[in-house]
Amino acid sequence: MGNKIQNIAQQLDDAAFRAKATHQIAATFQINLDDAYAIQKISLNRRYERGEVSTGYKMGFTSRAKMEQMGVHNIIWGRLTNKMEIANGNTLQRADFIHPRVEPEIAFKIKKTIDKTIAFDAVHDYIAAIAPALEIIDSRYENFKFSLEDVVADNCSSAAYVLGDWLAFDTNIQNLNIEMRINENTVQTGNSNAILGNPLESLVEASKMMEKYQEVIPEGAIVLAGAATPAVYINEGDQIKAIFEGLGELGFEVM
Ligand code: OOG
Ligand code: MG
Repeated sequence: MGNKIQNIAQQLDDAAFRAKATHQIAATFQINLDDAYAIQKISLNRRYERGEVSTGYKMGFTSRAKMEQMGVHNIIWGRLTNKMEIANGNTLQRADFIHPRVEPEIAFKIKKTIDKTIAFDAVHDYIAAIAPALEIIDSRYENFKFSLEDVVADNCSSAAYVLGDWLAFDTNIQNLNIEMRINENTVQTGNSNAILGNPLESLVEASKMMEKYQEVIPEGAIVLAGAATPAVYINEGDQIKAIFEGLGELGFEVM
């Protein structure tokens, strides 16, 4: 099993590095969720060996919209690195991705180490700042199709992210309208409460995951709460913009 896990981690990291789709794991080899998180960790170690630095975590399938779009109904978590960050207003290189999609999210900057479950009432003690965000996901699997174990092993499709301006830790993020535009056309609309009824709940879920998997979100790290709407494919030449009621706007272009 050990060897197999190493090989799958390499297969997925190579697919990401070369921007070339690979076949699903679960179709040919039985892995459980613990194996999938082990694969995720090993594949990220390969990125760290290439010089990438961890910047935080992302939560996935925290909204019904996303669960239904992808057919996976469990909350998942993945890892972010500095190489994935695209400055607001900058450019994403289409050639570095397989079949990228974009989705609107909310980001937390962490104020205090999270390594065990935090109570909802204490959540603000752990937040230094809040920002509107866009996540670019790019499944390494052919046709963007996967099982729960597949997507976790593939670092939950993490590929890139864009952050808007940071706002005060206590900025209201509940019940805010969100609109995503591509080339001035509205492609998705949603509400921040689509994320677990309140995006702050996503940080509580993240804390439970940290306790369960013995991981640590350090001070200064970023946590993405999960998308509020289904994701949309992006293409060369696209201008992507997201408008968050009360939080501001952000965007990027695809070249
Ligand atoms: C998996 C990642 C899910 C989210 O925000 O729900 C995710 C995928 O949809 O490919 O990032
Ligand atoms: Mg996401």
